[in-house]
Amino acid sequence: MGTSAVNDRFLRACRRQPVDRVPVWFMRQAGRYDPEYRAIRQSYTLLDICREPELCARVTRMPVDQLGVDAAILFSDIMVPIGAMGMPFSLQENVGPVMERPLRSEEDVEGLRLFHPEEALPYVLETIRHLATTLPVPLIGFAGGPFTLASYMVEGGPSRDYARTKAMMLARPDLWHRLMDKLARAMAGYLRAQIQAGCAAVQIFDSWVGSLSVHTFRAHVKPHIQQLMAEIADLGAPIIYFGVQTGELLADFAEAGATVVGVDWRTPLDRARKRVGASVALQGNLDPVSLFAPPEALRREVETVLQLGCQSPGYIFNLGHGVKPTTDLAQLQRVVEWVHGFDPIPSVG
Ligand code: 1CP
Repeated sequence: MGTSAVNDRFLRACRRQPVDRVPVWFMRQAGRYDPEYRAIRQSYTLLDICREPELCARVTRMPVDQLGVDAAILFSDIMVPIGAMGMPFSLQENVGPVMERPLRSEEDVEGLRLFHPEEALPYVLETIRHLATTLPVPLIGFAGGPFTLASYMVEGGPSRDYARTKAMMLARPDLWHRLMDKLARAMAGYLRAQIQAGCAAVQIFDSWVGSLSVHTFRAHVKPHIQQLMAEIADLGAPIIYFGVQTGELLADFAEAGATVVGVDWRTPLDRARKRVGASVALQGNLDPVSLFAPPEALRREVETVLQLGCQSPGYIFNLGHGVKPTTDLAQLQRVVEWVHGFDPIPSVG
């Protein structure tokens, strides 16, 4: 299983244990910046790759071999289980997920299915089982957060302001809570199956939850995130909770039960630490756009992030959001080298 992985510094950092080097991985580390991935995408769609365990395992492993990262993340998409809940969608080039029929009514919410992961998505679990026994690093499973999934389902695709989603939340709190409850239970079951198949940790990508005010997050989303994390806590796998522009929500993320709180680049890691307290680990938060700067300038950015992150135990280096498709692979390789060359011993305070 995942915990027998040779390199365990990622899992040690999740649990705030001492590490020999700062662990590093990148959100969206398998993707279009990589020529090998682009070559595969000439013959297969993203969903083809997800449904083909051998190919999916190969794509998941590519950044481990090419970049030397300390964790692999399952190659999939947050929308994959939404199809299994009875809402067909497509992933459109340069757009993202587009629903065949957006979710708008009471009947639409009632019609959502709580699926059985082994029956509905056997290829995902087969890929995980294969990877868990062959990878030299821990495998991270993932699911979308209930708000982020709801935003795609209700809007029908990517959105700038989530207007229909927030309208449902405020106008029909009863219906909204039923939707959140269904999504939280479905994703808890999905993450549980991923951990049981061999994922050593999981990340909840609630990418767009930072669009909410603190009080609406607390009233309309937090109870469901708390329930989701509580439902899988017994398995003992670290749970990373991440969203963009969530500086004002970080304390709530820790309180809701996250083992690791993901931080975007806008919030300095020392400030994030003050907000979350000492009982969780932090992950982040290099601005993905700094990878377009010349190596010397990039190196200064990486060292600033490392110095702030290493001020307290429990730190995982990552970007503040996903790798951009036009990033130079060599820049990612340099970042891994610099992170691994940094002395992680925190200054004793
Ligand atoms: O075919 C392609 O290469 C298109 C780009 C792409 C990729 C590489 C999409 C479409 N999905 C993926 C894979 C993917 N999606 C992974 C792979 C594992 C890895 O990290 O290496 C992961 C973790 C996701 C998760 C995901 N999908 C998120 C959460 C992370 C984030 O970026 O905030 C979200 C919001 C999605 C939806 C989605 N899928 C694809 C796109 C372009 C989008 C975003 C659309 C939008 O801006 O709303």
